[in-house]
Amino acid sequence: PLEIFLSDYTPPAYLVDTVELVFKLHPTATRVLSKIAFRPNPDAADRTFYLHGEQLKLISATIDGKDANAKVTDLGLTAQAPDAPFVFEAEVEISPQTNTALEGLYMSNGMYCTQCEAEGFRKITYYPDRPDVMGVFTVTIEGDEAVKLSNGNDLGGGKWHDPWPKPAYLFALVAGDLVNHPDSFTTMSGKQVELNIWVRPGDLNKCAFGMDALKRSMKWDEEVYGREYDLDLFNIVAVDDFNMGAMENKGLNIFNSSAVLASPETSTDANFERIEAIIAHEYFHNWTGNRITCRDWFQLCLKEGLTVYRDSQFTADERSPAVKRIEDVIALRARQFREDNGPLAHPVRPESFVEINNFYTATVYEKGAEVIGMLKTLIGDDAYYKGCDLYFTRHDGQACTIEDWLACFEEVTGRDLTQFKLWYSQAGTPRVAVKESWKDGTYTLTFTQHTPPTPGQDIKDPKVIPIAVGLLNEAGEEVQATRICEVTDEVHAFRFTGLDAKPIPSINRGFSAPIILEQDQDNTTRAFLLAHDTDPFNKWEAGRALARDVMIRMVTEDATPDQAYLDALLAVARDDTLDPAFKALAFSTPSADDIAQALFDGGVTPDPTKIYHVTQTLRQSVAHAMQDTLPRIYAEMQVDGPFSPDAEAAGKRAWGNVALSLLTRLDGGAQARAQFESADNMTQQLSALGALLRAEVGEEASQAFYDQWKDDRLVMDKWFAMQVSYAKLDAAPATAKALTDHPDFDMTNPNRFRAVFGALAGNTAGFHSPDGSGYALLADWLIKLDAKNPQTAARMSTAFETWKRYDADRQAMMREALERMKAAPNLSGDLLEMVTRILN
Ligand code: HT7
Ligand code: ZN
Repeated sequence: PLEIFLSDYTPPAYLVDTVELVFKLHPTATRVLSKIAFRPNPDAADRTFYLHGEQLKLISATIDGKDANAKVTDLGLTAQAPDAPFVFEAEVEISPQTNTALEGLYMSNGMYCTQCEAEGFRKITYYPDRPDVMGVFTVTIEGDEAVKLSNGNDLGGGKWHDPWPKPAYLFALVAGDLVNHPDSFTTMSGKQVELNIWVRPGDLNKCAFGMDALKRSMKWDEEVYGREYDLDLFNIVAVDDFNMGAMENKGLNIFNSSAVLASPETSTDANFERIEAIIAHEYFHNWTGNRITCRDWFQLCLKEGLTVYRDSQFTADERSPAVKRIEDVIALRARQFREDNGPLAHPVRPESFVEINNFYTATVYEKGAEVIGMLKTLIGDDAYYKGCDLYFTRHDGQACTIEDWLACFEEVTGRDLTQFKLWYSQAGTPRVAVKESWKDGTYTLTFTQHTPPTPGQDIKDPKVIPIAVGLLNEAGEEVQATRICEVTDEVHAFRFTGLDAKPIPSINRGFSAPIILEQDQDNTTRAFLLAHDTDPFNKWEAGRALARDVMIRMVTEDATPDQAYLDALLAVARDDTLDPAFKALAFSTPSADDIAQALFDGGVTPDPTKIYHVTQTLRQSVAHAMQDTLPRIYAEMQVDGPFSPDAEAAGKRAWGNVALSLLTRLDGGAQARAQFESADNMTQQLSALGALLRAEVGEEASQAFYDQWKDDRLVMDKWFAMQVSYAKLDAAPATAKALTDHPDFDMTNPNRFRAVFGALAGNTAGFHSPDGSGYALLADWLIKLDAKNPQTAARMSTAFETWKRYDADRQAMMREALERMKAAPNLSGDLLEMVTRILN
């Protein structure tokens, strides 16, 4: 397999002006006719005419009407081309029905659809399939399907024209028997935009929330970033078989149905929040991704990090900023820190790759977003939005780099961002140790930064790290409002003067930098900050640190659950000033994976079985400590009236369901059974089912749930996942194995595969079952899936990325599973790259 390097970038030999495509649809023999106007690129030294193309049957190829004498390989086509503008025409045949990789043109439930990012267009026709080649597309779709869609504006009769030049990865086509949920939006300049969500006929009742989220996103991008939509039409289509969440194709976003379809009966509050965020994310790409795209795939974070940052701002504005920040940090630590501290660690802007699909990672997306957040913290809000405005005006219509982006902020601030740029090039999570000193009314915090080696990067330079600090006095009053300490050196001290007494510090407020903070903090201070910190993130963080410490001591010293922790939780529960959603988050214990990583970092080999028992014991103790309070909380958190997915109602349900899950440990499931039976929405039904399954009294409810929902694919995904997620101790592998024999298990549907095997990977005690059955089962199924869908198989192999944390027996079994995958005949380049990197 070929490794591609950022440093080898060269401009394309030829540029594209216009592209005309005709699709004659047929399930196994679709004909694609292309007519592409090329011209030599004045910025390129080379004149080799090369078009990407894979799995295509070439029927004919001409240049200016004459046979092109094309030389074809498995990867593309070359021909002699003039050093002047010319027209290339080709006809190829492809087979959408047998395309199980879900990349290029494929079929999902009888419907034609496409996925071209990153390099799927080359499976549709011969083309310079790279993001810095942008053309104006006109598309004609011929077929019997009732609905035929492509990018841009509808010219009628299956013909579409997109006036905006775009790279091939933003091309889309959909055809099928679809129905639409229509609406419209008037932009800030008064332009009327027609909006549609296209779905299968049975799903029309699940479109209203997505449409509302889309309109709110359009308005928000106008108000906050001054960005207006630019076509007369914006279409969204829901498809059942999709490798990721959604795709931002120009004017024709394609969504995994799980990321757009919502109804109170079938979707949880978490689903509603995720759908709202993904709709916003794809819509925001219209400016950050489509109008301004990436020069090459190494620059992926240019559009993804920025767009994730923008969608998190949107969610914070629409819901609760504190809750959103806590949720984001939980996810960042679970996915990105895990990646950054293992064999798959790579910079936010990678320097090389074999398969670009393997770099749609938490590092590119989530750490990429954190980098934008730090930039904004360092330069301030005004300069941030000025820099964005400059970026939008200067680079509209271009394919850009991180250097182009940063130059805009250097220009508006006059600040040199050279050191800041290290966040894009150095992998690994910085550890920042902090020491305090107090003398003569001056309080000093001294930070020492260190980033451990990562694959291919042994030595790291100090980065600029914006650490937000506030100081409290013993009465819990703020004596120093939040101040940004810009740590730029390896060791960097900051002084706070004019204080009457030694303060209590609140460090890295709002998680202002994505670091691991190492501070000597005792549990009394943590409990104090949980009670008094004025920064909501650090208030939660103090409780989390307390819980982590309690759990680690339970694992390593066989300690009993700490009374100080239980008292602190009780105080949170009784504090009427706190948002119920915050309380729910404060009660969530660190995951087994978090504890495993923390133990490993502290030099202890984690034992997943022991972590499982400690988690159960701690939750049982919390339930007992709270037993007098739980019924009241549960009763107060019942939400009357028609269901609304808004943050306030969702927060009440979340806190009420924390109480329910604890109550279930005390009442044998009576309350949960009652809630399961009376629930009129999925949040309440699924929470009750989860509580019953966790208490091992959920079999009847699980069967009832199946009987009720067996015809709803998205709800069935939840049913599959729940059983594996809640399987006790080491039962998950056997449960997952049995589910693969269920008539409703379908490995070709990524959502269903992820429901079973994503849940297995997430069930730490089960996946790491001492007999190795979790590893063996996942390896078996990844090999099977790889033959059909390499992209999803490769993504799911990250379950093994933590293998070096564990004991020798487990390491040997995981290594064996990885070696077995690596040696499997005909393994895809995608999965091969992943297992090779994980093993190294
Ligand atoms: N930009 C989109 C990425 C994406 C994708 C990448 C590889 C393979 C399949 C894919 N589907 C969508 C989604 C986004 O970040 O918005
Ligand atoms: Zn994106």
